[in-house]
Amino acid sequence: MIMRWFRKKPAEEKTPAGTPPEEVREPEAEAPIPEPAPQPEPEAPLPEPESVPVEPVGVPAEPVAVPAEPVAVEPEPEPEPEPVPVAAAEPVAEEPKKKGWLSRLKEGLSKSSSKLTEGITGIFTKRKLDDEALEELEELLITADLGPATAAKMTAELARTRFGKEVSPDEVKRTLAESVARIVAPVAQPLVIDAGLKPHVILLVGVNGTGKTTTIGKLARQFRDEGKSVMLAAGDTFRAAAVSQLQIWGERTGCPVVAKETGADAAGLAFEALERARREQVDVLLIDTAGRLQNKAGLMAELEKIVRVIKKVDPDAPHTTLLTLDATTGQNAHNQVEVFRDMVNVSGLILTKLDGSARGGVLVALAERFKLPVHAIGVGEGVYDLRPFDAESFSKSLMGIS
Ligand SMILES: Nc1nc2c(ncn2[C@@H]2O[C@H](COP(=O)(O)OP(=O)(O)OP(=O)(O)O)[C@@H](O)[C@H]2O)c(=O)[nH]1
Ligand SMILES: [Mg+2]
Repeated sequence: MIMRWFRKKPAEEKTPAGTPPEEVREPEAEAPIPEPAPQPEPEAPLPEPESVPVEPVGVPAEPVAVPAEPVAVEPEPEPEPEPVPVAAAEPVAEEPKKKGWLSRLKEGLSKSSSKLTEGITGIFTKRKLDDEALEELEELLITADLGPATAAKMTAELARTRFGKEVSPDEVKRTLAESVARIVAPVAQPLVIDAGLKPHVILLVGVNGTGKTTTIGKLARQFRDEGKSVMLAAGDTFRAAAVSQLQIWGERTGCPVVAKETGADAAGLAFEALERARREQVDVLLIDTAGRLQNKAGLMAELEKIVRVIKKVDPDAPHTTLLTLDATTGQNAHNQVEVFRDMVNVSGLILTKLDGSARGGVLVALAERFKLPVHAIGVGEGVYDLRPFDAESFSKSLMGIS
C-alpha cells in the first residue's frame, strides 16, 4: 500500500512541535554559498571500497547475510544509542496551531515575493505593456532568480494576451502566477513512502549547510506523526557535531539513531543501519551524509560506496535519494543539481531556506531546467517548517497573491 507522507489535516494541529537542535547554526546569509574552502579530506577513515562491517553495533547478535566479499570487522564496536522512547521526545518550541500552513508558506516566501511585487508595481503602474515594460519585467524576473530562459518564457506568455494593452500590477501578478504554476506543476510531487518496504530507504545528499540534517529531523517528525516507525542513520561520520545534531533530532522525534565514532566508515554504518531497520521492520530509514564538496572525488567515492553497500542488503535501495538545495544560493543551485545528479541517482529535490531568501524564484528555474520532482520546501528552522510543495499555493505566494 502506498501512503502519502503528509495528510490534508496539517500535522501541527495535532502534535506539539519540537525545536531545531541546539547545534543548529545561524541561518545562512543572502550571499551565495562560496565554494567550500579547502580542508583536509579525511581520506584515511574510509576503508577499502568493498569492505563491509558485519557486526551490527549494539544489537542482538544475529547472523548477518554478508555478500561474498572480503569483510572488515569493526575492531571496537561502539555501543549504539538506545532508542529514545517516544513519550520522552517532545520539547515544544513553536505554536503551530496559531498559523495555517498557507500563511506560513506566504510568510516564508515574503522576501522573494516582496521583491517581485514591488518590482511589478514599479513597472506597471499606469503603463501599457510595451516592449520596454516587457524588457524591464524580464530583467526583474532574472534578478529574482527565475533564470533567463524562464523569464523569457513568462514574459512572452504575458505578451501573447496583453501586448499593447494597459495592464495593472495585479493583472500581471496573476498572469505570472499562472505561468509559474504551469511550470512547476509537473514537478510538484509529494514524497511517497512505500509501506510495502520495510524500510523505505531515503538517502539525503547535498552540499554542506544546505539543510540535510535539519530536513531529516523535519521528515522524521512528519513520518512519526503519520504513525510510521522511523530510524535515522548518522552517515555524516566526518564531524562529531554532525552526529550529535542528528541524535538530538532523534530524541526530539522519538526515533532511534544509528551512529558510530567520528571518522567511521559511512558506508559501513549505512549497511548496519539498513540491516537493523530490516530486522526491526522499520517503515522509513533516513540516512544522513556528509556534504563536503572541497574534494569532489572523495565525496563521490563515499556516496557511491554508500549506495553500493546498501544495495547489498536491498538491491532497490535507496528507494529515494533527496538532494537538499539552499535557496539562498540562487543560481548556484543549478551547479549543485548537476554535480550530485552525476554522483548519485537523485530522485527528488528539497529546497530549503526559502524563508531566508529573496531568491525563491530559483525553484521555478530548476523545475523548468531539470524536471526533477520537488517534494518539499523548507520555510524555517522549526520542525514543522517543511511544507509539501504545492504548485498553486507556491506560485500565488511567490507573486504575493492572497
Ligand atoms: N531559515 C531556515 N534555516 C534552515 C532551513 N533548513 C535548514 N536550516 C538551517 O540551516 C543550517 C544548516 O542546516 P543543516 O541541516 O545542518 O545542514 P546540512 O546540510 O546537514 O549541513 P552539513 O552537515 O554541514 O553538511 C542550520 O542552521 C539549519 O537550522 C530552512 O528551511 N530555513
Ligand atoms: Mg548535516
